Amino acid sequence: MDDLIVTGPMLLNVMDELEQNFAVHKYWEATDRQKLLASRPDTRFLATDGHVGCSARIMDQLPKLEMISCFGVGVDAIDLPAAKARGIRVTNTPDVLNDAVAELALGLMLALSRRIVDADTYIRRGNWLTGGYPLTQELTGKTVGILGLGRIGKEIARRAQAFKMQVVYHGRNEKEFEPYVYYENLEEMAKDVDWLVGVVPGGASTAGLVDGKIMKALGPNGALVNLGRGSLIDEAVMVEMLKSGELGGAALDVFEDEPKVPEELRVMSNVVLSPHLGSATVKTRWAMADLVVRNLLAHKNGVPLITPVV
Ligand code: NAP
Ligand code: 8YV
Repeated sequence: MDDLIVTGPMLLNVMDELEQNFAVHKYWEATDRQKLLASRPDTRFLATDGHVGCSARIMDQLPKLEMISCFGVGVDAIDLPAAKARGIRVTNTPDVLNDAVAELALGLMLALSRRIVDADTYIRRGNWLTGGYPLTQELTGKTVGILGLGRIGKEIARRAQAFKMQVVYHGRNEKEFEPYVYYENLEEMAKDVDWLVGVVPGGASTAGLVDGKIMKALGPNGALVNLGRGSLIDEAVMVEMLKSGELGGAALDVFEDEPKVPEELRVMSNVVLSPHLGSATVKTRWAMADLVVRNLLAHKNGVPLITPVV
C-alpha cells in the first residue's frame, strides 16, 4: 500500500477510510517526527490542515512527495512556491464550508451588536435582579464592508442583505457581476462603513492589511470582524485601539498566534471571540474530510484532482 503521512487527527471514520486505502503514518503522534520522515523517503501522499500546512523543509525530506491534500480552503501554511517548484500537487476544500463560515460571521456580528455573550453572563451572574441590561445596537440599516468578496465573502454579503444591511466591498479587483458598491481603496471603504469583515486568505499579500490607519478610519462606532487569518490585522494595534475606544469593537474567529489570544482581548466586553470555528460544524467538517480523501484517491487512481490549488 502507498504510504500516507497525516499531520493531525481527522474524524474517526475518515481515518478508517484512509487506512483502508493507504499505509497511514500519524505524524502528530510520532515522538521523533524527523525520524518518521526519514524512515519514509518514498512517501508520495501527505494530508495536512490549514494550521500545520507543509513547509519546504518537510518537502525536502520527502523527495518522492507528489501530493498534499489540505483539510481547509486556506493554504497559506503550505509553501506553494516550493510545492510548485517540486511538481507537488496541492488540493484544498473550497465551497463546502462557505455556508458554515458565513453563518458564523453573522452570528459574531449579532453577538457583538446585541452584546449577546455579555448579556448571557449578566443573567448568569444574577445582575438582572438589580437592573436591566444597557441598550445595544442593531444590524438593520448599517453598512458592512467586506474585505474579500470571494466564495465565503459573497455568502456573508447575501446574509447581511437579509439583515437589511447595505453591502460594499474591497478586493484587488472589482467583480463584474456583483451588485455591491466596490471600493478600490480599503481606507476609503473603512471610513464609510459600520462593520468591516475580513475574509481574505492569509499570506504575504494580506499580512497587516488592516493596520492602525484602517482601524482609525473605521473609528469608535465601527466594528472589525475577522474570519480570514489572524495575520490580516495588526493585533497589537487593534488591542490598543479597542482599549482606548478609537475602535468600537471586534468579533474575531482567527488570531495572530492561535491558540494564544492576548489576555487583554479576553477581558474586553466590546469584543466577541471564537476559537477558529468558522467551518466547525459536523456537516461541513464531514464534507471537507470527504474532499480530502477523494482528492487523495483521485491522484492515487490517476484521475483529475477534484479541487486543485496547484
Ligand atoms: P476566495 O474565494 O479565494 O476569496 C478570497 C477573496 O480575497 C477574493 O475575493 C480575493 O479577491 C480577496 N483577496 C485575496 N488577496 C487579496 C488582497 N491581497 N487584497 C485584497 N483582497 C484580496 O477564498 P474563500 O474560499 O472565500 O476563503 C477565504 C479565506 O477565508 C481562506 O483563505 C481562509 O484564510 C479563510 N477561512 C477561514 C475559515 C475559518 O474557520 N475562520 C474557514 C474557511 C476559510 P480578489 O481576487 O478580487 O482580490
Ligand atoms: C479550518 C480554515 O478550521 O478552511 C480554512 O481555511 O481556516 C478552517 O476551515 C482549518 O483550515 C482546519 O485546519
